[in-house]
Amino acid sequence: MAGYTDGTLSGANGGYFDAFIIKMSAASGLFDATFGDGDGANDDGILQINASNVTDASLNEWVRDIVLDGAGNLFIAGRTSSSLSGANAGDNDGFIIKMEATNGTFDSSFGDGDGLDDDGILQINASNTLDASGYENVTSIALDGAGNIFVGGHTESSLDGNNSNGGESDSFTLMLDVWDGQL
Ligand SMILES: [Ca+2]
Ligand SMILES: [Ca+2]
Ligand SMILES: [Ca+2]
Ligand SMILES: [Ca+2]
Repeated sequence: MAGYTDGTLSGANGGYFDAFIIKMSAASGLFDATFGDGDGANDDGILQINASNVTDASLNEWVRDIVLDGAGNLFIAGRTSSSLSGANAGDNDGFIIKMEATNGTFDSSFGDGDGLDDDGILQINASNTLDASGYENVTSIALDGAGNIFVGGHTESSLDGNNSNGGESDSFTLMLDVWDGQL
């Protein structure tokens, strides 16, 4: 399960809201102590996105959707006003993180193309879109089983150079490579 907290579920709070993921036994509801390392409090079943695992979590991170690929990987997607990876392009940016479902370790082969490579995180910013200066929110993520990730959400920017609403929020869909996260 996933959500966001302004508390300190595991490790130190990075500032304002942090995203978190908890892994538990479906049979018992007990937290899986093999999951959740890398946030400053290990072996507790909880992974909090904080200063231990991203460049900057000092502002808000909201996770909105998660998906498993059946091959041991967990993808989480949402929006952030911080610079999780590469520079924040302005307001909120969408993000996708790929991690091992067993322990929550970020997949360092994923997340290139946002100005900070090999970190497991893809932030939607000026490095990979024409304009992400406004608000982007990734609200859903899906896999096609053929190596592609589809993320959907809404934006006030002109990601593809064309905001037909003239500044109001538009819907968008992006396709990424499941291996490296390149658009
Ligand atoms: Ca935060
Ligand atoms: Ca932890
Ligand atoms: Ca933005
Ligand atoms: Ca990155």
